Amino acid sequence: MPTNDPKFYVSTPIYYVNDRPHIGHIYTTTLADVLARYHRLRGDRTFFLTGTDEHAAKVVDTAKEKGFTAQQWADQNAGVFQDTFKKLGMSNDDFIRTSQDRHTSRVKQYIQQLIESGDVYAGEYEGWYDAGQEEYLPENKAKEYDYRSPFNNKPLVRKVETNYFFKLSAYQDRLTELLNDHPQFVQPDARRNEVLGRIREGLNDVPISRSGSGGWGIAMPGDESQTVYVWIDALFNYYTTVDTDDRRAFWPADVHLIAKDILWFHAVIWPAMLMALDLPLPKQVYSHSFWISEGQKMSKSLGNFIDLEKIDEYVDEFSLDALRWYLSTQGPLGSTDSDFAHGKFVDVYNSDLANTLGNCAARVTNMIVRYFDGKMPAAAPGREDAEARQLRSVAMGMYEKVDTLYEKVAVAAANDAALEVVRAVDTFIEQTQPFKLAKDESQRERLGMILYYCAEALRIASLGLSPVLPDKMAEFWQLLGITYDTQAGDLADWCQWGGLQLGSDVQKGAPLFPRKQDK
Ligand code: ME8
Repeated sequence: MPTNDPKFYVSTPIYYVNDRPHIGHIYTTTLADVLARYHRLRGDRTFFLTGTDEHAAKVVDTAKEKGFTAQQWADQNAGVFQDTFKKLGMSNDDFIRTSQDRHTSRVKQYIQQLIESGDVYAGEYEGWYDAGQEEYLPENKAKEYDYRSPFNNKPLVRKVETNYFFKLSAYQDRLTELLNDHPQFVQPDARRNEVLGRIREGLNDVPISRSGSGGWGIAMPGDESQTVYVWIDALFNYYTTVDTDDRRAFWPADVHLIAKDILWFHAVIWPAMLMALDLPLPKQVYSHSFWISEGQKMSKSLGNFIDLEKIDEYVDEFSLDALRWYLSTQGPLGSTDSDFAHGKFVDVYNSDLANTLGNCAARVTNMIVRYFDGKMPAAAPGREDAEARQLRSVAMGMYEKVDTLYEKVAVAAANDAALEVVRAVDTFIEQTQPFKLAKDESQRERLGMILYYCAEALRIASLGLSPVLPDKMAEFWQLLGITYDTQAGDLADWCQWGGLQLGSDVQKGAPLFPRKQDK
């Protein structure tokens, strides 16, 4: 993700329509949303894509059980994902569904091109198939898992098919080179090493079509008896959506956000297909780890599954921004899993949001209302003492830190860099004791300077926090009497010291994050 490129394209996986959205889907989509909001705030032309993966065989089966056609069932469930993301304030610029013509027609075109270039050929395939995951496992993996699915423990099925194959084996050297020479291509590093290790074991050609799908899926060009394998169909979504005159400039994608479960497809098969099509490669595949819940793998039978209903409860009680904060500061960004635990949620909420950010914002606006009748006091230039200079320097250093961290998808660390400015305001208040100075008329100018410095530092912090806390920071800006067009921002400029105007109206509002008890 180069900072000098004024465009930014981020994607999430496209989710299987058979499932209902849960914390995992919401996590990856929230992360993508945070990155997209950051880049819009920075002034980058931004494209944020999410969507649904609809051509899985299980869609046909479930639809039949429920008395629908596959398309009806897919429409209904894609609608649930769309409504959920809307309700959760996701700012995606598009929502791709793989059953849409704009996707299917282009996939046919790319596959035709791969047939013509010799990268796709007809052959016979026999292997261990994991029906739940819709994927074949290599012999060594199948054995390692005792011929059972590592995902749902159901027995793997021995399958023989006549299929079309993609010549993945031809790309082993280029893929190795890609991962070695561009460590950023797969992140975090632990995941990149995993992929490199598996590539080193050797690459086999992969089947990219199957038969007997009951007409659900994209027909193989030139062979109506076969449909394009759902994974190949799905990966193309990242390109079909932007393969139009007005969007082509977004390609290559800057970050494909995914979790570790689908790393191989994104880090190996996808770039190899793009190489075969002579298309530029995405700049990064960022593969986070998993949420577990209350210390254990999420499962419906254990009753610790964080489903939509649970998520709604958190939003109702703590606010949407509070959920976004927990997900993005405590989530599994690195190579270890994270725990979604109620007690931890309450602790993080109280400590970061209620006691630090909310409390500091209330203290500062309240003092300006109380001591200066709600008019922003003057900064008193030339009167800056060592403590004030220290605060200004922390605030002015924030942008660069946050920007470098966002470039690395280090969202939790970026949030902390912004919160550090809030903590510096607290320290400054402790050092200067404005509530005491307020009692002494001769200290009025100094009091004004102190409160201006607090408000100005908080304004800068709020900009750094706004990708994660968009609603609450907009509320805070209202109290300070300012607005920002976060859709087309100029963050570097906005983070310069001196944005608040003398005499502007400041209000005392309701607490941004009321303190909560752990029930
Ligand atoms: O795999 N913790 O779709 P999917 C964190 N259609 N993230 C999680 C998670 C968890 N416990 N569980 C799921 C598919 N996710 C394919 C993708 S892309 C071309 C095709 C998130 O519905 C995470 O992003 O099973 C993971 O990669 C994705 O959901 C899998 O979603």
